[in-house]
Amino acid sequence: MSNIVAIVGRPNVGKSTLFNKLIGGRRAIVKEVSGVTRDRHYGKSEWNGKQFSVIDTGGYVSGSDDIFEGEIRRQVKIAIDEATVIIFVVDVETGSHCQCSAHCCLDVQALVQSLRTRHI
Ligand SMILES: Nc1nc2c(ncn2[C@@H]2O[C@H](COP(=O)(O)OP(=O)(O)OP(=O)(O)O)[C@@H](O)[C@H]2O)c(=O)[nH]1
Ligand SMILES: [Mg+2]
Repeated sequence: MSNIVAIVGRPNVGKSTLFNKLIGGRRAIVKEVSGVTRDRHYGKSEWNGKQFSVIDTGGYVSGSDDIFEGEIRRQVKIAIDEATVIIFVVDVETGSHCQCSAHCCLDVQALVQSLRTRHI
């Protein structure tokens, strides 16, 4: 099985920035607003002599009816299923739980549950 690293996390936490750093380019769009990445992006990287594929995903938002956010959730789950390693990116100031009141924040439990079902 090939080495695949999936980068997941809430919107706007720096996933695409990390992806670009790992692949050594600027393939993924980085912006200061949320919801920029909507599908999965694949790239190749090498770290300490090991080659691997890396997947950038859209920001995971749980429980919303928004059609785009629903599709992003689907894409994130596909990436998690494909991955051998998952990097869960958080904003150092916000931590794993968003402070906003609406459902626009990540339900960490839902994502962690996805990871647990993969015995990660
Ligand atoms: N201060 C700081 N800002 C960062 C860091 N990494 C990324 N950013 C900024 O955070 C913003 C969002 O970065 P992205 O890489 O687009 O975030 P993302 O998680 O891919 O966002 P979505 O695709 O919308 O979910 C951009 O303005 C980046 O320049 C970091 O380590 N520190
Ligand atoms: Mg992004």
